[in-house]
Amino acid sequence: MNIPGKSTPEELLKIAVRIAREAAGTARRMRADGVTDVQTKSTDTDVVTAADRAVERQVVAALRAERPADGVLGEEYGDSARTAPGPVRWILDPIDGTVNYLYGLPQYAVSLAAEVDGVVVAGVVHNPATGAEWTATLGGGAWRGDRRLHGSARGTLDQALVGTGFGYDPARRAHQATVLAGLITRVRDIRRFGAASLDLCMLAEGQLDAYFEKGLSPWDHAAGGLLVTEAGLRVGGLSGRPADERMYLAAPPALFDPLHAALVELDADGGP
Ligand code: LIP
Repeated sequence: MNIPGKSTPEELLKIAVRIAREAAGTARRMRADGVTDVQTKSTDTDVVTAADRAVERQVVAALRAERPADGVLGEEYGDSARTAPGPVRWILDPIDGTVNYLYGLPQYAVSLAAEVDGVVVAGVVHNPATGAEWTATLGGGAWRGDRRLHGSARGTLDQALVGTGFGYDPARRAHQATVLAGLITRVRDIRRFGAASLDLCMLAEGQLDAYFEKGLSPWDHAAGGLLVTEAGLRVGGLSGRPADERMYLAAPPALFDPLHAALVELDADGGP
């Protein structure tokens, strides 16, 4: 058993990778058996499946067994209660890209990050459908397997391939569509894959030049955000605000300001 607060980012990453791989196996098996017990949350299109809940229960149980003093914040069951809180909290999206999972599209992920005293120090994003896996530790770089990731060096907006996503609320989607209409003529193109954690992995790998989205939760970006910063990219909100639910913007340093200016002009962090 680990002593809380004495674990290095590398030790926490090792635990995260092992547990995420086990959880990915569950997600894959339940997908193969057919998605069941589909319910909705904030709107009729914001779905949660039996697999989301089963995977989160599995990860929480595994972490409890190994590190009982740690906290866990999960998308489906929230902040787990703990008696003597230590400095470590795990942040989990059991299946990021749930709509893709529901439709059998191979673009969903188990995303697990460890924060110590509020700072994310280790993270893993694992795609159960493809086996692709990305990892990062604070100061240790971003990796896909043994390949270190450095993101895109793109510096001009008109050549940038930009990833984004949309909320579930129709009023928010209408505003996001307006922002998109104003941006699409200024960039190379737009991509919407449906899982923020994997969008951020693609950004760290240079398969996207930039990414922005309004409405992300901590579990959507905790692990992917560390990958992106460790790949040398810049992360923030608009007009000096931190990257949070209001706006999550990530881009190479040379591209961040021009994309930021366009998003401010388009009121991308405004609206419902
Ligand atoms: C998804 C995000 C994605 C967003 C989707 C959805 P979920 O998370 O990862 O970026 O555009 O609307 O919120 O709901 O699949 O865990």
